[in-house]
Amino acid sequence: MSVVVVDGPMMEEFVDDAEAFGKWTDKHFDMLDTDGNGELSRDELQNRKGKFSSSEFELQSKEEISSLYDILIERFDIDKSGTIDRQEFKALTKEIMLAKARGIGNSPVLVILQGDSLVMRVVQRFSAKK
Ligand SMILES: [Ca+2]
Ligand SMILES: [Ca+2]
Repeated sequence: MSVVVVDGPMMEEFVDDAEAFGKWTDKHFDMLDTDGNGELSRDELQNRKGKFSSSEFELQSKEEISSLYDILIERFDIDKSGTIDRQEFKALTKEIMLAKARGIGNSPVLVILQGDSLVMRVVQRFSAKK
């Protein structure tokens, strides 16, 4: 675990990098797709081991989380299959990251990193450039 500083534009640049972002979402999609059928069911999404990032979901009750997933699936299940496929997952992750980036804006924030989060990738990418 480590503490790093990120800002909105850093996150936006990462999401805009189709290759880096695609790699990350592919890897996490495979991790979440525990039965390997190429689609994420509601259960697979909700029981995910890796989180999109930090701790905002942990602050919410189970009921809130449950309805959050209802909304997420309804909104991003483009073909109405009841599950999230790879492309839908990418769109979903992108939307969440951009929302976070907008929330952070131009003032850098401290983030506590745990495991292989997307924010971690953002930071590694930028420290590699220096
Ligand atoms: Ca599956
Ligand atoms: Ca679908």
